[in-house]
Amino acid sequence: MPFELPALPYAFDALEPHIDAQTMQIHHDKHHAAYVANANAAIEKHPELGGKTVEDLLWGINTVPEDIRTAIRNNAGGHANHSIFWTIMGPGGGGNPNGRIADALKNTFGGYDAFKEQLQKAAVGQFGSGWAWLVADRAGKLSIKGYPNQDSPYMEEMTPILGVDVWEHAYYLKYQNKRADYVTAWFNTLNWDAINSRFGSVWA
Ligand code: MN3
Repeated sequence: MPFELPALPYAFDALEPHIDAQTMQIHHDKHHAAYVANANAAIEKHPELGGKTVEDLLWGINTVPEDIRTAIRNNAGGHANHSIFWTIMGPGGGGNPNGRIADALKNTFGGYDAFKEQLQKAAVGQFGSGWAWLVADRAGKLSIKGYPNQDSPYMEEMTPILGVDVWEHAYYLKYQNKRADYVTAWFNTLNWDAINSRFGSVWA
């Protein structure tokens, strides 16, 4: 199997009270697991793609055979998005950013508060299911973008740095229809050390 569900790097209840344990368990063990299983089922039809990474597949989505292109877009996309999502959160997270990402957010958006406001707006304004991401283009320029469904920033040659899942499965048990409250709370889970590592690797 080319793709594997990564272990959650902390306990299901580690992000309480911001994200509840039951949501984390279902989200990781059922939703993310399903994206992995469906991506593997699609790749089985084209074994020649078995050696490709999820980033390669999404980066070259237009060259993926047509009969599995939608399945890869949705499920390899979902696998890529969630794999990043788990790592940019952590227990004892939140607060102000540090290191290179703090400087970059200041230079690009004018400061962390302005960045938060724009990401929150993209997340709350995303119609239906999707994500809001901080992305870097090939020149390293940062921007905030909303994506529908499991569309990945990799599909447009953007590197996702940090993002928030605004599918209802990410918040409905605890927050019901109050997506804005969930996004506000989600900022309290951000693991800035992990985000700095991701951010540094863009130019490694
Ligand atoms: Mn999700």
